[in-house]
Amino acid sequence: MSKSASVVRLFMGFILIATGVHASCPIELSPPSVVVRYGDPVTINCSTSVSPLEGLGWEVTVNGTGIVEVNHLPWTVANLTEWTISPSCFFNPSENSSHTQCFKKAKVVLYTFPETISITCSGDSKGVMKENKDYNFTCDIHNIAPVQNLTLRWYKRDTIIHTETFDFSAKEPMNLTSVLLGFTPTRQDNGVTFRCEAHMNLGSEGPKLNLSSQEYKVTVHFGPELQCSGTDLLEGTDLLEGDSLKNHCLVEGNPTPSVKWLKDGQPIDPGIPMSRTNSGLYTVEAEGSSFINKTLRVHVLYGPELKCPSSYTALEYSPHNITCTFEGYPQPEIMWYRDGEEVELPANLKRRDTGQYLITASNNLSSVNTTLEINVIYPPSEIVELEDSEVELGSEFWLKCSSMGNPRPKYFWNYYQMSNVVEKSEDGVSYLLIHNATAFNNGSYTCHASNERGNVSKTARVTVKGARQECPIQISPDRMVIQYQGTSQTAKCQVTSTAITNVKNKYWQIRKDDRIDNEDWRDVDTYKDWDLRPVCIATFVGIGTCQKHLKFTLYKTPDSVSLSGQTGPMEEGKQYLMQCDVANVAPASNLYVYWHKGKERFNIGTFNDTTPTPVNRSSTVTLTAHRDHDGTQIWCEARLHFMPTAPDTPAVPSKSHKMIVLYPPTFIKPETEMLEIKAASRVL
Ligand SMILES: *[C@@H]1O[C@H](CO)[C@@H](O)[C@H](O)[C@H]1NC(C)=O
Ligand SMILES: *[C@@H]1O[C@H](CO)[C@@H](O)[C@H](O)[C@H]1NC(C)=O
Ligand SMILES: *[C@@H]1O[C@H](CO)[C@@H](O)[C@H](O)[C@H]1NC(C)=O
Ligand SMILES: *[C@@H]1O[C@H](CO)[C@@H](O)[C@H](O)[C@H]1NC(C)=O
Ligand SMILES: *[C@@H]1O[C@H](CO)[C@@H](O)[C@H](O)[C@H]1NC(C)=O
Ligand SMILES: *[C@@H]1O[C@H](CO)[C@@H](O)[C@H](O)[C@H]1NC(C)=O
Ligand SMILES: *[C@@H]1O[C@H](CO)[C@@H](O)[C@H](O)[C@H]1NC(C)=O
Ligand SMILES: *[C@@H]1O[C@H](CO)[C@@H](O)[C@H](O)[C@H]1NC(C)=O
Ligand SMILES: *[C@@H]1O[C@H](CO)[C@@H](O)[C@H](O)[C@H]1NC(C)=O
Ligand SMILES: *[C@H]1O[C@@H](CO)[C@H](O)[C@@H](O)[C@@H]1NC(C)=O
Ligand SMILES: *[C@H]1O[C@H](CO)[C@@H](O)[C@H](O)[C@H]1NC(C)=O
Ligand SMILES: CC(=O)N[C@H]1CO[C@H](CO)[C@@H](O)[C@@H]1O
Repeated sequence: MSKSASVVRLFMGFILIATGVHASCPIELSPPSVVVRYGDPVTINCSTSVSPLEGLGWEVTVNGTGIVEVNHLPWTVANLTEWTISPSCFFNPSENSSHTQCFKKAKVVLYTFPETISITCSGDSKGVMKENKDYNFTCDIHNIAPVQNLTLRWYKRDTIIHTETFDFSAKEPMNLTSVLLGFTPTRQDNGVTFRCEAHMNLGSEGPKLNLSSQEYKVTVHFGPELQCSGTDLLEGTDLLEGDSLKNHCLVEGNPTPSVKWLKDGQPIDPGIPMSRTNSGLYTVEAEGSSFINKTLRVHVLYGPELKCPSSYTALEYSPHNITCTFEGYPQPEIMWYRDGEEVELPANLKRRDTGQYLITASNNLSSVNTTLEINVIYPPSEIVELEDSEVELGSEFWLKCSSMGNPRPKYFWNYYQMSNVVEKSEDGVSYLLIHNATAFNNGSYTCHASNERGNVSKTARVTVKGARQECPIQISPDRMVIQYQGTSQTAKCQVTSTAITNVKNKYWQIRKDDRIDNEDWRDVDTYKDWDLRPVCIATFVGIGTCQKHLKFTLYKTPDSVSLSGQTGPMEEGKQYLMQCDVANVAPASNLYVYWHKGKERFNIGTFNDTTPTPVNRSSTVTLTAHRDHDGTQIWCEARLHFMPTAPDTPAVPSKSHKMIVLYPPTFIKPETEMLEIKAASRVL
């Protein structure tokens, strides 16, 4: 109750009778003052001890007396109803008395007290009030007197909350109204009682009169009111998962409201525990002392959940696609840690980002974490530590190939494989160990490092000092000599046994643009292929391409061999030119012209001539005629020599000519031997 005031209304005027009182008047009033209920009888005895006297008398508006010669005189009213009555007893002394006329006034208090007093309230509807509205209580007391002896008390429950007195001097009864102003009820005031009490205190001579109004019981109506814990209803309300709307949001009111919860227009049971999927707009309709219809955004709070892959393989420098999904309300904060340090994952990962990460998701409810293993893969780096080298024949050496990559690169070597070369891998590095270096270890060594991201290679050249490697192919036969119009032969081209694993390809190159990918070659046109230079070409790992020639000859024996020149008669001592013509022979370089005279082969003609096709060639000799030649046969023969690889062809001889040499006769003086005289048999 905030404030109170009271107003007393005066409905009746009053009359004041002013009287004087003589102090030494020799009479006695018994009783001297009297409290009388309205309508009750009253008697006051007036007496005196003075005598003689003329008499006593009552001057009063009701039942007064004249002077009566008595020493005591009662005044009696059977039914006192005169509010302003003021009886005085007069004393009249005898003539020679020392007393003078005097009087005494009796004090008469006439009172009336109601049987009921009533309490009422503004806007009254049987004690029902609305919370926080202002109410005035009124206490009505009718017909009470004397009001100056009245005390009015206001009670709330049994506590005096206000006391009121009335300082009117009127003696007549009045109608009094006391108003208790501005009572503002709260819900806590529900059920309290108010009353007013009238207390009439009429002093020691009179009764004590108390009267209470009926009790006024207050019923405070309020609500319905929606109250959700810890929230601003404008924003909505947050409740923990598992909590129910009924528990979280109270709908209060007097009378107790009937409450209906709706979601999307459908009634729901507010007692069911809420789950994270139940966030949304809810409507609560409550019917109590009034109707409310409130829409409320409800957020269901729950701790974070985090889902990340446990491992991820990323390509270096390309955008990664690591997706961690998380939920929770309030929205959790996501943090990444690596080795205890907070990190931010770059969009493009580099190799140094490989490692284990801790990811945490936290909101104000809880925190979860998970680990993620990131593997950044990248292609092998440029090969280092593989260098050109020069080693001694028979020595031991190694080649090293090393490259960085993720996944760790696999190594592959390209080189001319030999049994003395061993491959070995250790700690991501590959080695080639070579014992007892030979000419076959000459060549290039290519190391390839590869992983799923790419590959690199590097080549080093190994030179074994003082060792020259021959092309490891073998042609058999290594020489082919074929006769014109004869039959063709077969030449084989094979790689040597140690080279078999290293050969990449092998073919016969017969002519320009005539390549035969066969080991065997045989198709010779024995009419035409004068200038064939068949070569077998092979490519090997480590040493590259090399070749060997097949020494090929298509030969033709001469069609004819004829000797010309002067054969006779010749003059001794003179020189004669002889010519041997060889017709249509090939190749000239293999042609040998043998000159014969008698049993003696006296000259050989050869030809510094690379012409492969059949040619005519002549061999000439200058012969100085001598008598010894006379009669001797002279001829020439042509022959093709292929030794030692092929048998020689049979000799083709010319016709033989008999030489006739003329010479003068001579005399020879014999000494110890028999003298012989020769004479020319013929004379020119
Ligand atoms: C007091 O009220 C009553 C009715 O309640 C009325 O009859 C009476 O005349 C009133 N007295 C005065 C002095 O106004
Ligand atoms: C006046 O007094 C006499 C006796 O003293 C009594 O009988 C009578 O009733 C009184 N009258 C009134 C109006 O009281
Ligand atoms: C007293 O007087 C009043 C009015 O004068 C009257 O109404 C009442 O009945 C009387 N009472 C008695 C006891 O005589
Ligand atoms: C209570 O009394 C005051 C003063 O007379 C008045 O202004 C106010 O309107 C009253 N209140 C009610 C609810 O009657
Ligand atoms: C409550 O309010 C909503 C929207 O404000 C309205 O659609 C619905 O009809 C109301 N319900 C009642 C029972 O008044
Ligand atoms: C990201 O990852 C998901 C699932 O692993 C896959 O479906 C999607 O294609 C990837 N996106 C890209 C851009 O790599
Ligand atoms: C990760 O979660 C576990 C429980 O799941 C907890 O014991 C640990 O302390 C957390 N670590 C960090 C760094 O938050
Ligand atoms: C080295 O190689 C040569 C030729 O191949 C061989 O004769 C010699 O025995 C080898 N030495 C060793 C130690 O293997
Ligand atoms: C063969 O001829 C060439 C040039 O045609 C010449 O250089 C060479 O010396 C000659 N050889 C002989 C043995 O005559
Ligand atoms: C007054 O006085 C007394 C004595 O002093 C008398 O006795 C009375 O008779 C007298 N009274 C009158 C009337 O005189
Ligand atoms: C009430 O009445 C008594 C005698 O009857 C008197 O003495 C007293 O002064 C009066 N007034 C109050 C305020 O008590
Ligand atoms: C009625 C009454 O009480 N009368 C008395 C008044 O006083 C005288 C003297 O004291 C008495 O004698 C009366 O009896």
